Amino acid sequence: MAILDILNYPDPRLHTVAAPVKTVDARIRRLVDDMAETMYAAPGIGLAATQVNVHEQVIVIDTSEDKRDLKVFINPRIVNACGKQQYEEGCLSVPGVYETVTRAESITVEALGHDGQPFTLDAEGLLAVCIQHEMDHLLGKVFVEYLSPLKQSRIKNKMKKRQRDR
Ligand code: QAP
Ligand code: CO
Repeated sequence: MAILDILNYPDPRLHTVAAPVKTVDARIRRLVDDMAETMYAAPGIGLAATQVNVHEQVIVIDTSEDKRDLKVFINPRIVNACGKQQYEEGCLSVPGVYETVTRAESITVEALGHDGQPFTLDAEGLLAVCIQHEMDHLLGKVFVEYLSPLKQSRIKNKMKKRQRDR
């Protein structure tokens, strides 16, 4: 297992659209393991392959209290969404920035698991927010893009300044 480097906003590679995984083979299983290790080390509750500069549709999420409930989504699709909720989101690619975003309250998602087997999951609350946030990454979208242009440019400047100062 390995801890992978996470791209930092506003890195243009974060806007790459991820391709579907063709077969869940040893390479994808290693990617999943490395992404999980990277997410737990951060620590974070979700990570998309886009954030580690791999442009394939792979997501890992663990919103549990005891961090022993890893969820893997390969080629995820939202097949139903309803309601609205607001949640203060963060992102491992935008460290130190937390902003409120409105998303669906409950969703049904279809995906392949780490073993390549299809499954369907109903999610609500934080898990539903996290799935939608990570699926946006696979489309090349970062949560700050839901904010006003003024907030976006402030966040961009903050991130660029921080990278200069490192
Ligand atoms: C996405 O984000 C998410 O700024 C996952 O300094 C977050 O794991 C979905 C993190 C909230 C829904 C609600 C962020 C760690 C982790 C930071 C994360 C930071 C250190 C973010
Ligand atoms: Co994120």
